[in-house]
Amino acid sequence: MNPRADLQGSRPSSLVVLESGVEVLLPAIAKPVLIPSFWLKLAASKDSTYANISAEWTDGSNFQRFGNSESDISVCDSDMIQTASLNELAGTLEVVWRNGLHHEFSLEELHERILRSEVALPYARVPWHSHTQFPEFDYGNVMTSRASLLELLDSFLQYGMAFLNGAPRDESEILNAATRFSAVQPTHLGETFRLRGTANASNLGETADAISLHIDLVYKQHPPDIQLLHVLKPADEGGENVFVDALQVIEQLEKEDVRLLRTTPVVFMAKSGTVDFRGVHTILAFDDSTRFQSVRHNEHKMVLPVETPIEFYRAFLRFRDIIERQENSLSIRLPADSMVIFDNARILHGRRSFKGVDRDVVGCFLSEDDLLSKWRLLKRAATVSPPG
Ligand SMILES: O=C(O)CCC(=O)C(=O)O
Repeated sequence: MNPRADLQGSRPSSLVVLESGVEVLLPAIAKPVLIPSFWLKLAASKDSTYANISAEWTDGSNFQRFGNSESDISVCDSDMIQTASLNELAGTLEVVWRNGLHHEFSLEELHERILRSEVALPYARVPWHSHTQFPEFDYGNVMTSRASLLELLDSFLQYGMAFLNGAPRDESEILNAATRFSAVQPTHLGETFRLRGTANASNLGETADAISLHIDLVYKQHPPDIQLLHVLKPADEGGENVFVDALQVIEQLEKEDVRLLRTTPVVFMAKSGTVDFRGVHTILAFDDSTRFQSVRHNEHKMVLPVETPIEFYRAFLRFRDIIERQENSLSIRLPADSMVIFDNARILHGRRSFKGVDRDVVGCFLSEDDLLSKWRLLKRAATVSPPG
């Protein structure tokens, strides 16, 4: 199948030339889009130096300098279009600027540039609660089939979490999984870390105690993106993992509490003989378009600045009540040879206490960028040759 076939029916069709650009009708989104003249100028200034070779480079190809001197195009917002026309037969948009410059644009490329840029999240996030049924994935399938891997990653991106069963019982297997899904993000704990009850515990994870809801390494300014846990041996009794979706929690918070939680800075600290980490975060973070970005929380590591307003304490206590509501939490006793992957910026996690010292879990952190890159590659391949 022609990889571009899906674009053919949705090329820009009608065209209106305006002072500041051209207005085209994009059937794919069924509404006119104004393409500013400076945007078109930029699109025309693609650097050809590495054309045809860089597409296979490890950092890919998207060479487009702002106002590329090689093609002698100055880009400024006062650029005006003299005439523009669609050449349906050649599949081009032809533009003549007032200074006499002339450019031809491939409609397919224009279409791709307009529709395929990812300012919006390229996937939908689905808030979940205690009754949500999560699909479970077979480890062997995910490690060998690209379609299964894509399904796993789709599910992870939707829910911020995904479960796998049947992983080989080997402490280093987690690294194979990590490189299949993404890339390892090493930390001061190393490439992997071990959660095993020991008499000489050096952190809470190594005790048999309950651990309240938190995100990992919140005391860093850049906490790790994604966490992967592999259960080598579950506890004989207890030791359930607990998960809560911040997206669900936000829906239950009063607007004013969200405002306080997203605007009041909190210091998170990890100070010992061997480390001295600080992370300053708001409990909730959103981008300018009010899209949720992260939850940052760990009561054990939290230090409130003295100037923190009293209203924040109240909002924080209500936040804590909501994250602990049973209806919001999934408590699960992960069996031996299972793995769970979860978004450390969205999913709060904790653990119930357990008996005995045999529980053995190995963990590592993964990069979100690398996971998304793998996901996009898989999506692209699935569009070119959909699974039969
Ligand atoms: O023991 C577990 O499964 C999770 C432990 C944990 O949440 C942690 O160490 O941060």
